[in-house]
Parts: sequence; structure tokens; C-alpha cells
Amino acid sequence: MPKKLTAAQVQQYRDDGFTGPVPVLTPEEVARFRAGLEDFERRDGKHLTFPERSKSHLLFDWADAIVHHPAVLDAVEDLIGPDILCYHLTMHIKEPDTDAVIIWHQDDDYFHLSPAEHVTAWVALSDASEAAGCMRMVPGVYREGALPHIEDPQPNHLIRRGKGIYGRFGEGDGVLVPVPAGSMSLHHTHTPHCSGPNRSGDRRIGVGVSYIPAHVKPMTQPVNSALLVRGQDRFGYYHREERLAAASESAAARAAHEQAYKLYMAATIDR
Ligand SMILES: O=C(O)CCC(=O)C(=O)O
Repeated sequence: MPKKLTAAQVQQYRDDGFTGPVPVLTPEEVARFRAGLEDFERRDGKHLTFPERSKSHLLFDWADAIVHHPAVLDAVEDLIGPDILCYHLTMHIKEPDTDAVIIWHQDDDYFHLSPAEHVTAWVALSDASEAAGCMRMVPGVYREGALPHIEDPQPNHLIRRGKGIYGRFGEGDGVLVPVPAGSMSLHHTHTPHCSGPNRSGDRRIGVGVSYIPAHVKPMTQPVNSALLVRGQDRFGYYHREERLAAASESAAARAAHEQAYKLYMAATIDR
């Protein structure tokens, strides 16, 4: 009996490689978490960018609350079991009426983890409609495993390195996966996905959280750090991150975030 997902959603994930939308946050939580993000941006004088866009849960209490949210973790547990590490987090924000896109790719090509059981929970802090540039995903193709990617950085590509699958999928391929504010989608690491520009009047704010079962191994060196968010880690494959303990942006949080970000940049692929 799944904890959060319906049996049909679990089946859709097994068949298609993704499911959603799954409601996870209350409207009050959405407003509070978005206010936390935008309060930081106001004080910082600019839109969130790297390094704070990456592993934000080690720095900000609102992001920490999302990666530990029981509704999010219950759904993730339904897919990958009870021993869960948060391997990474990237804030995917598209400003209103801008050209930023994400080209067709599989997450595995950035992360290189084995076995391929990594799942991305994409939590919406604003409406990710078709007009706002929600994701498109191709059902069933995840079963083919890793597809060839080419590196081709482009200025309007939200993921800096711009590694993508070229020549196989076009603009209208796959199915749209709109996610209303407070809900999330879940996709498998081999699911090809992309997203178009935000033509809506609001920011499109997505929190992409990468979860893995503790038995999933890193296939690249040096090894990244990861945060145990539920259950036990009997394997110890990753440097251990500590949960944000003090207030957002404290000196200790900044130091822990800086260390984890540096390791991530050295260990894996720019995202
Ligand atoms: O935010 C998007 O449009 C795509 C995000 C993405 O590629 C991911 O979460 O894996």
C-alpha cells in the first residue's frame, strides 16, 4: 500500500518513467517558502543564482523544509524505498516572459549514479503551466537506459553546461507535465525531459530535488556529499552532509553550503 501516491501513480511511474502532479504543500507553505526565497533575493539585490541556486537546502530553512517535507518523502519512498538520501537540489527559476529553456536531457547524464534509481521530485512554488514553461517528458523511453548526450552550451539554456540529447526529440514531442503551485512531479533519471520559455506573467519557480536510495553508488570521482533525509544509510558511499541546524544563512550554514557546493562542482557535472 503506497504511503502517498495512488497505485495508479506508482504504476504510471513504472510504465512511463514519471508521474504527477502530486499535491504536497499547503497554500500557506507555498507562500512562506516563496517569501523566504524572495526575501533573500531582495536583500541580495538580484535573482537567485549560483552558488545559492544549488544545494539550497543547506543554506535556507524554506528549502530544508521542502527536502524533508513528509508528503514529499512519503511519495519518494513509494518509488525508491525507505532509506533516502538527498543527493542534490537545483532551483529552476524562469523569469516572466523570458527565453530561458531546458533542452532534452536525462538527469543521469549529469549525475552518473548506479543502479539508475535516482528520482527527481520537482516541487512547484508557482504555477508551472504550459504558458509558464512546464516540463515535457517522453513516456516509456526511460526503459532504454542512458542515451547519448552532446555538450552544447547556449546562452538561453537554464542548465549552464547545456548537455542534451540532439536529433531524437523535437519541440512538440512527449507530453506536457503541468504542475500547479504546491504540487510536484516525479521523474526517473533516464526519463528524457525538456521545457520551453516562460510566457506567463509570473515567475516559474521549481525546486528540483534529487533523491536516491542509500544503496545507489557514485560512478565518478571524487565522490559527492549527500544528506540522509529518511531511514538509514548502511552503505556510506557519500561524504555525509549535516542537516541545516541554525538559522538560514548563518555563518555555519554558509560554510557547510560552500563546502558541499565545491565538492559537488569537483565531483560531478555543473548543473
Ligand atoms: O525546470 C525545468 O524545466 C527542468 C528541470 C529539470 O531538468 C530537472 O528537474 O531534472
